[in-house]
Amino acid sequence: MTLPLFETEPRHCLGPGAWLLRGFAEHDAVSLLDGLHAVVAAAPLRNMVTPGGQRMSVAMSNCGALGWVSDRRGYRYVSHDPERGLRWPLMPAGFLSLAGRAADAAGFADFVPDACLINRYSAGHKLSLHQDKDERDFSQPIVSVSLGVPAVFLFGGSARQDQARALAVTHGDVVVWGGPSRLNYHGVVALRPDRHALTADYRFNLTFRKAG
Ligand code: MD6
Ligand code: FE
Repeated sequence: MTLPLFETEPRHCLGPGAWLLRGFAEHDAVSLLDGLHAVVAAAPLRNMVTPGGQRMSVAMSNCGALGWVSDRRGYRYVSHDPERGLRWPLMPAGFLSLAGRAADAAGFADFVPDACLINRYSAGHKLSLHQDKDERDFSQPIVSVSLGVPAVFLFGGSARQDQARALAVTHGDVVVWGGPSRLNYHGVVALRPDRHALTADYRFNLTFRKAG
C-alpha cells in the first residue's frame, strides 16, 4: 500500500450533505476572476438595501438566468437587473463547470445552477447569520467559492441558536451544503484588513444556486 505524499483534495465533512473543499477552485481562480470582472463590468457591483432599510456593506451583483436582489420589498430572484433594466449577464462557462464539479465532489450529481451571486467584501464587511431560503427547490445544494483575501465563514445548524463553527476560508476554498444541511444558518465574520496578489484588499465570493 502506498500512502499519498500530499493530500491533493482535502474534503472536510461539516455535517450531513455539507463539505468544505479546501483549494478546490485554486486552479480555476484566475479564470473565475476574469469572468467575475467581465460580469461586473456589465452589471456593476452595488450595495443593496435590506427590507429593514439598512444598506448592506457587502457589494453584490449576479450572473445567470436569475439574480438575487434585496430591497425594501424583500428578498427575491429576478431575471432583470433592477439597476439597468436588462437581463443579468450570462454565467461564464467556467463558472458552471466549477460549480458542477464542486457539487459532484460533495455528492450532488448534475448540479446546474441558474443563479450566481457575486459578493465583494472589504475590511470590516460582514454577513450576519442567515438561511438561504429564497430558492424554489431545496433538493439542490449551494456552492460557495472564496477568492482573494481570507475570511472566517460561520456554518451553523438548522436553528439560529445552534452553535456555529468558524471556518477559515482562503483563496480557492469551496463550501457546499445541501441535503439535510440545505437550510443551515451561515454567515461571514467581519473581514480583517489583508491583501491578496490577485484581488488587492478584497474578498470575492461566488454563490451558486438553483433558484428557479
Ligand atoms: C459568502 N454569502 O459571501 C456567503 N447568502 O461567503 C451568502 O451566504 C449569501 O451573500 C444569501 C444572500 C447573499 C449572500
Ligand atoms: Fe447565504
